[in-house]
Amino acid sequence: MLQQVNGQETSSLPYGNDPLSKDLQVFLGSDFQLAELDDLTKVNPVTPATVLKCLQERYQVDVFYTNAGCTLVALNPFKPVPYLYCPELMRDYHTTPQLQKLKPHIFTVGEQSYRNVKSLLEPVDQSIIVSGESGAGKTWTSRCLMKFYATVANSSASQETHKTVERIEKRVLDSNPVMEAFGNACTLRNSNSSRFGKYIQLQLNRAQQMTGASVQTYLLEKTRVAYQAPLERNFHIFYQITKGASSSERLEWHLPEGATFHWLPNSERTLEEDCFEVTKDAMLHLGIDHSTQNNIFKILSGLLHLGNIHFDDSEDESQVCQPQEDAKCFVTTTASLLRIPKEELLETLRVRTITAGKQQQVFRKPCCRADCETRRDCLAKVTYARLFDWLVSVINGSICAEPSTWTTFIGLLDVYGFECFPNNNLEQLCINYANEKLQQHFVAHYLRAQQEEYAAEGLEWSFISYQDNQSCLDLIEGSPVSIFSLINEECRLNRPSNATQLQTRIESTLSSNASLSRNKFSKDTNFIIAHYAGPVQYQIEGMVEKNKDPVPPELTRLLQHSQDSLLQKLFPSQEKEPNDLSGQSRAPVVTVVSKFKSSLEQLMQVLHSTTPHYIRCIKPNSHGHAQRFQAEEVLSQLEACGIVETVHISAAGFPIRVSFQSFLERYDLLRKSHPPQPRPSSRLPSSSPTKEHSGQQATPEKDTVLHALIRDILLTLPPTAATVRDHPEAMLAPRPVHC
Ligand code: AOV
Ligand code: MG
Repeated sequence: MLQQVNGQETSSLPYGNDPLSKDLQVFLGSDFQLAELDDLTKVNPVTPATVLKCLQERYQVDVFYTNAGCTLVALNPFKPVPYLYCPELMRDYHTTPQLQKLKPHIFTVGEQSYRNVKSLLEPVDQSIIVSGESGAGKTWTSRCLMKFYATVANSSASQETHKTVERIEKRVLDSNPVMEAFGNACTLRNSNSSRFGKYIQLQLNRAQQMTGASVQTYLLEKTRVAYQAPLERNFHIFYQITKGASSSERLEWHLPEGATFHWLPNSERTLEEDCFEVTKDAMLHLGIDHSTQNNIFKILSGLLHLGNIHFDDSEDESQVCQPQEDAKCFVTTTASLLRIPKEELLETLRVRTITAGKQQQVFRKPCCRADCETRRDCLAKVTYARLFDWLVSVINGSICAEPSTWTTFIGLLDVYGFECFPNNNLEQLCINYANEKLQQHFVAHYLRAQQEEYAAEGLEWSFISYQDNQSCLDLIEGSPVSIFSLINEECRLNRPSNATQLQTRIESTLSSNASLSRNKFSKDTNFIIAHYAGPVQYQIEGMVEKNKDPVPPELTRLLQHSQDSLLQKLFPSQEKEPNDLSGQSRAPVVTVVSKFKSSLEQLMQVLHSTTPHYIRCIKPNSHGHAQRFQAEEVLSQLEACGIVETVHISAAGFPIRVSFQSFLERYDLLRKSHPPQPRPSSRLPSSSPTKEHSGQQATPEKDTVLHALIRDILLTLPPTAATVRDHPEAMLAPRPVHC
């Protein structure tokens, strides 16, 4: 469907002559600029083609944000647009009384959440859920929103508190470059792809100043430390240290100019190297002093050297493998950088110890070459993952406010976007599962709940169907049997994993689920999941092992013997042994997917307890080029997240929902024909559905009185409130204020 016009790739979707386009022109009039429609609910008729056309016209004139009812659609400009994110504009959005009069922007969403905290009778925590596929602009958006809050939340600070608030905000903002340096990497989809999920809560006091923040992270893709897919890169920080170190640091960290490292592919591309100074400064502001930084970078360099250790095959099973001739020096430098005994390092990589029998006898079994290299990779992954977790805890220690100093929070959710690579394994399954959960939150909270509420309230409403992703989630995580449960079972059985057997198990037990299929023409064992954002083929080979994530106890012991003060913190000597699947530990195995599932469930609970706001980031093209709008690419993203259904429901639905109590308190003064009412003694339905709901139902008599009262008040309102005036019953919905 794509064709070349004047050398430019354009969509061949037939806008010019198709009937939809004619409808649109008739409706809009020939002079009407589609690009001026700032809310997709105003497009008529609402169809995928008209919605797409509207977004395309706006994109062509550099308008990147468009409302879609309750959500904001954010098209990635793929070029710098500094005027869109300047402090002056932030202040405009913060100070303009009627936000609706301003152009759609992420700052409208930011400011609305900020005002909601203040305007409700009881403060309700807010969440901004930023979603979209990889490279669509989620991290960029959440970074801009953090800057927005840092700017506006300080404007209300008094002279005395100004300095303190400013210091906290600086630290909160400084957490971004640090976390991105250690947790982001260049992938095929995005040169700054987040390889972990992040939920940051900005903590506000009663005066709405930011008193602190806390960060919760989700499943870092640690396999990247030791394996990078073709054309992809390791975490940014490794390139930063190798490119940005000073000559004395190079000497100390054993990083001579031009050194090559196996785990540092594509280092000729310059992407993030200049950022080393920024990362170091930010770490300093967060309380990580020069000496600790030095420790961190030495450990990272140690991991790079570790990656250059390769082994030769041993002569027979009773012999240990020898490091390859040119790798011997890397054993020495790794041991010296990690401050561990060289012989112990070699022994740990090459020999498995097995404790068996009543006497707890210890046996030594030399590993084959592949096992030595698996142990080497495991050593790197466990060290990096612990370092990342430690950094997050230091960041939290530095930015988190005392619970007594804040009353509400605004949460920003930025997780890794939906991914579909040539090869997809457990990492992609977890990432795409997280995206399914967020989509489910949206479906449940908006597409379903909204319509069910209208039905419950007896309002006239014709049901709008939408794509529910429940069956896909059942397939992945459901009970009693799902892909997760089958992979977990394989781990528990503790037998050599057999991908073909697992494939057969998945097919035979889950075949009734329509979201499951298999590529019968692939030579790899696989399954395909029809995700809401498109089908993804997953490789089964290696999945069970990744799910076990075994850490041989000898590796932890080795790191516990390090003389390095930071490694001693990361691997405390009194610690219990982690997932040991060699049969030596009695502790139940906690698999990667079980941990991830429960951390996402906790996240969902937090999200459900907040008022959500949705930003849908859309990638206009897959190449990251400015000014290129690939219609099919955009259309599939719009369809995947149910934008058209959202627009339908928002356009036909009731735009304003106010609880009885807030409405009466706000508008009672306008009432002329009734004497002033005493304040209701019993609580009317709570202003928040999530915090203590009174459960009180409106009785028919009370309804009648309230109808009369509300109609009375509404008659005094300007004509723009017509929808509400025509449907006063909509006011009876026990929901929080969203207007
Ligand atoms: P993501 O977070 O959604 O992908 P990013 O936020 O990293 O995507 O955005 C990808 C790239 O798009 C950025 O590095 C910028 O170059 C560009 N970009 C995004 N938004 C803007 C904007 N508003 N203005 C200018 N450039 C922008 V992932 O983390 O891979 O799911 O996992
Ligand atoms: Mg990101």
